[in-house]
Amino acid sequence: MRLFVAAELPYEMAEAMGETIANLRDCVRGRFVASANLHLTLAFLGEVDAFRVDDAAAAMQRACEGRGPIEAELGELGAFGSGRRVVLWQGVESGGSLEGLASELRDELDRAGLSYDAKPFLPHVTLMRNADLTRIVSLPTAAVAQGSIERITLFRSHLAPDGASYEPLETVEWE
Ligand code: 2AM
Repeated sequence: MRLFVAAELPYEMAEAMGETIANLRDCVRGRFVASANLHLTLAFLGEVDAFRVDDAAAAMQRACEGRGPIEAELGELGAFGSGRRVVLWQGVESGGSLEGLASELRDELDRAGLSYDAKPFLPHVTLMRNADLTRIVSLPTAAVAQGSIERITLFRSHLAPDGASYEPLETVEWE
């Protein structure tokens, strides 16, 4: 099964992102992420045998032990790629706490012998894919908001032609 670990967004942040998505709809063509699917990926594991789900959950648990709430704030819009197939995202700032969590989680996954995409962690939430930026002069200003992140979830991703859907398998909460 295709797995990843992510933080879901606190309500205030999800709401602000919904506003930004509504503004983007007026000016950019592409595939928007449904509001229920907005998330911040900490580690993308990819294909994993079902019997290893418990090991992934235990690694998440260890990475979250003794952690306090992560105070986070939405940052600027950013883009991966260019032309008509841009991934448009909003950055999330936390004074390094999300980076610390992602790094501990990845260390625990290493210890459990679970592999993941080792691209450097850049805290962001994808808002749209296949964005056509070829004729866009400027993007709308992104709405900002603050919130407290206190849980992470192991998701199973189901790929489908009309977009992926994400099934929560295990959640670790620390507050
Ligand atoms: P993205 O939104 O920036 O593309 C589920 O696919 C989640 O895992 C997405 O948030 C995606 O990030 C992230 N992810 C990280 N590495 C990935 C990879 N190699 N393939 C697919 N998704 C990846």
